[in-house]
Amino acid sequence: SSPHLRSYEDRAQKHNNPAARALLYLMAKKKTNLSVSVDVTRKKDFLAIIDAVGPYVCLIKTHIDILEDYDPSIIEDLQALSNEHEFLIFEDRKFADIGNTVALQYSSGVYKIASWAHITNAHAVPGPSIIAGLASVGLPLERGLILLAEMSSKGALATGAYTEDAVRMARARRDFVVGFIAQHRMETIGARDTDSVGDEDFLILSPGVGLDAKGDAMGQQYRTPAEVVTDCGCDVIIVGRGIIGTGRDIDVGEVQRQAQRYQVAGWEAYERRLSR
Ligand code: BMP
Repeated sequence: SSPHLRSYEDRAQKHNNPAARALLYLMAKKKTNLSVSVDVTRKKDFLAIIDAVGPYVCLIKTHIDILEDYDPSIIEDLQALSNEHEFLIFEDRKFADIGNTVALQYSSGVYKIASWAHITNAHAVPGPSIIAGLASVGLPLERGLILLAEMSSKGALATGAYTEDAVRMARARRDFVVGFIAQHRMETIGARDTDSVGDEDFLILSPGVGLDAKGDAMGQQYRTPAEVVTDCGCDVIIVGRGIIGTGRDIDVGEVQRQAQRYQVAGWEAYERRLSR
C-alpha cells in the first residue's frame, strides 16, 4: 500500500537509506512530524530557537548562508543540540548546478554541508547528473537527498511534466534520493512506466504550512497541517514564520509554545490519516 497509509515506525524498519530510516525512527519515537525552518540571521537567535524547539521536532531545517555571524563553532553547537534533543539536520541548500560543481559545493567551501547535514535538497533542473554529483559525496557519509518536485510559492514552474520527470529521476536513484519537497504524494505519477513503484517509499516534506496566516506579501502560500498531512498525505510539515514569528526580536517562550502547537496539530493529522 502507499507509504502514507503505513506508520512511520513500520516505514523506518523497511527503509534502506540510513538518513531516511533515522528520520522515520525519530518521528515515531518523539511523536512528531514537525520540521522547524530556522530562518534567522543571528547565531544567538539561531541556537536559542533550536534549543527551544528541539524537543518538538524530528528535523531542523537550516539556510546556513543567511547567518551574518557564521563561524564553524555554530556547527558544533548545532550538532550538540541535535544529539541532546534527537533531531536530524536538513540544510535547505537547493543545489541546482552540474554534477561536478554541486559535488564541490556540497563537500567544500565555507560550509562543508555534507559533513553535518543528514539531508539536503536539489532542484531537478540539471537532470540526473546533479544526483550523481551529490551522491558521490553524500552516499559514503550515509546522507539522503530530497528533490524539489513542487514548490509552495504562487506561480511556481515546477508542475506537470517537470514534476513527473523529477519523480522519474528519483526512482532511478532510490539509494540516495529519499523524498521530495512537494505539496502532494507522488506515487501515482508515472506508475505505469516502472514496476519499482510498489515498494518505493519517498518522504514528502511540505513547506508552506501555517495555522494562522494564508500567505505572505511575496507569494508564499500556506495550508494547515490537516490539509497537508491528512488530506494530501504528506509526511513532514515544514514551518518557519508560523513558529518563529516575523519580528526582529525573538520571543523564545512563544516560539516554544508555537512549536508544541504545531507538533500536536501535525501528529493529530497523521493519526487521523492512519485511522481513515
Ligand atoms: P515560512 O514557513 O516562514 O514561510 O518558511 C518556509 C521555508 O521553507 C523557507 O525556509 C523556504 O525557503 C522553504 N521553502 C518554501 O517555503 N517553499 C518551497 O517550495 C520550498 C522551500 O524550501
